[in-house]
Formats: sequence, structure tokens, C-alpha cells
Amino acid sequence: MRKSATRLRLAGALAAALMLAGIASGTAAQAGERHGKEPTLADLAQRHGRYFGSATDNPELTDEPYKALLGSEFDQITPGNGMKWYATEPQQGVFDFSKGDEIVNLARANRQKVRGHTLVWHSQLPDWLTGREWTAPELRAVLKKHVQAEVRHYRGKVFAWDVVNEAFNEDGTYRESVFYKTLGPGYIADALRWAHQADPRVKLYLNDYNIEGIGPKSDAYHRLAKELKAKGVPLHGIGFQAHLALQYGYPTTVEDNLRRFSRLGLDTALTEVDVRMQLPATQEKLAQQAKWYRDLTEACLAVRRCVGVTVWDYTDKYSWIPAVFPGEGAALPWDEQLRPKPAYFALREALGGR
Ligand code: 9MR
Repeated sequence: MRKSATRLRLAGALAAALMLAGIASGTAAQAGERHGKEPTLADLAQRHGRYFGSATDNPELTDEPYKALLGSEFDQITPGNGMKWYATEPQQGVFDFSKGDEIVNLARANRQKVRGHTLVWHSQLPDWLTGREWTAPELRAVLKKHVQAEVRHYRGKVFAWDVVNEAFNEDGTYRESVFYKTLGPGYIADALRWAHQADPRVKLYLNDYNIEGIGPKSDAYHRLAKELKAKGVPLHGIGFQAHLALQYGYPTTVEDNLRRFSRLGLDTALTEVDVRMQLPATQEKLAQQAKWYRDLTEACLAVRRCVGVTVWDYTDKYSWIPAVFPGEGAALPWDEQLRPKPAYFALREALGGR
């Protein structure tokens, strides 16, 4: 009697421990699914071995309803600004990781993965860097220090880095950034190598817009990626931002394009998806937008090494579009009141939900 009671208690404890372990090793989204709630985008994506993410930005995190959806619907987040150079090294050699840390801590609380964005970019640089001339050896040292300090700080906290962002022009020539002009094209391989030294486990990406379809700009990435791989440079993925606009048409070659990068042995990801339109938004435009979200997601699911999809924030309330393209907007799957739009339901369908 005593023996069997003990055995029962032991069995109960074991079951509880196993359950806990199961929940701890799964994600919050999976746990939610187990409790019989409607699956989230993250749940649905996980059934395909993918993640479904959103960008977010520090100022928005005081908005509780926004934060709640961000924490429940997605299993991956990307800081929209918090890890950029101007934010992380505001004075030369003085690092401030508080903004990025806030996002990483939020992700940890919600059991989400983080894409680090971004180490080397021509935009949003601190004034101390843009306000003077640099010799090549000087800038090389500055770049190495920045890349390594940031990657080291986030070691084990981000699963991927956009190491170099937007390195090419539309015609496939190198963008004349301060890095290219001072250091030549080799700055890309250098940045990848330095990042790899600082965190040998993190996935290293090049990331750009207007490379979703096959064309001169994505060809330039394909050539570069092939060359880097051949030289043994640590490159693991290409991020396709996918900032689309209804008025410019859908890039019909996305799937083929993703696949040709997979064939180089690279992961791919849709990293900053939004589909803007000229305002006002009509039913028709929203339906068109929904189809594009669906098509993008299906293209990713069709290519084995496309690891996930990230929207560039999830609600029109915090979209970057209206400030940069006056008269355009309504680009995201949730509206300004955080109500799901047709695009949200299209995403669910594309991921196999209802
Ligand atoms: O979302 C970002 C926005 O808040 C900034 O004002 C903007 C400045 O350029 O950058 C936005 O994010 C960009 C991303 O870092 C790189 N790809 C293009 C994105 C939209 O501009």
C-alpha cells in the first residue's frame, strides 16, 4: 500500500517533470496550441518547420495591446532600429546595447527567436562615423571593432545576423557606401569573417530589398554568394526584405529565386515583408494585398531552406511606410486598431490554417 502510494507519487512527479520539460523545450506558441486555442501564425509556421516573425521597435513597447499580440502571434522578432550602429555605438568605442537588450529580453519572456539587424549598413550611422574622412586602415579597425563588440554582446541571444545590409544598387553594382568607397568590396567578406569569429554559431546573412525576384540585383547577390562560399567565407543565408508595393506588380519569380540561393547551400528568409498601396485602401486593394502575402508565404514554404517569414512590424499603426512614402500605407496584416485584415487570414490559409 505504502509502496504503491510512493510509486504513484513518483509517477506523478515524473509526469509533471516531463510535462514541464516538454513545455520548456517547446515554444509558448506550441504550449498554446496544446491548450486547444486557435493556432497562431507561429503555431502554423512551426508545423512546416518555419518561424513567423515581426519587427518591433522600442517606443511601441509601452502599447500593451500591441505588445500582447506581438508576444502571442509570433515566434520570432527583429528589432526595427534598436541594434543599428547609431543606437549601439553612439560615440566611437562607447557601446550602448540597452535598446537591443530590451527587445532580446522581451523575446526571451515570450520564447521568441531574434534576428539581429543590422551590423553594417550605409544608413542610420552615428555622426562620428559619417562626419569625417577615414583612411582604409582606420575604417577597417572601426568596422571590426563594431562588428565584434555587437556580435559578442548578443552571442547566444540572436540566432541570425544581417551582417551587411543593402550592399548593392538596383543595377547590381556595389552601392557606394563609405565602407565600399574606403575599403572596396572586400569589406563584406571581412565583416562576415569578423562576425563569425565573435560568434561561431550564429547564422550570418546578407539582406536587401528588391531582390525577391530574379533580376540584376538578385543576380549580383547570387554571384557574390557563390564567390564567398567558394572562398570559404562564413555566409549562411540571404535575407529578402520583400518591401512590396501594389503599384509595381508582384515579383513572380520569388520561388525560383529562393531556390537558386538554396542550391548554393544557403538558408533564405523573407525578412521585412510589407505590401504597401496608394491610399485610400479599398476592398479590392486589400484583397490583392492578401493574395500577395499568401503568395510570398507559399513561395517560402515551397523552398526547403527558406526558414521563415518576418513582417516589418505587424500593424499599420507602426508601419514605416506613411512617413517615407506620403500617400501610401496600409501595408501590414493588421490595421491601425490592431484588427486583422484580409492579409492576416490569407497568411493563415497559406500556412495551412483556416
Ligand atoms: O523600420 C525602420 C524605420 O523605423 C526607420 O526609420 C528606417 C530608417 O531607414 O529604417 C526602417 O527599417 C529599414 C530596415 O532597417 C532596412 N530595410 C528597410 C527598412 C525600411 O526603411
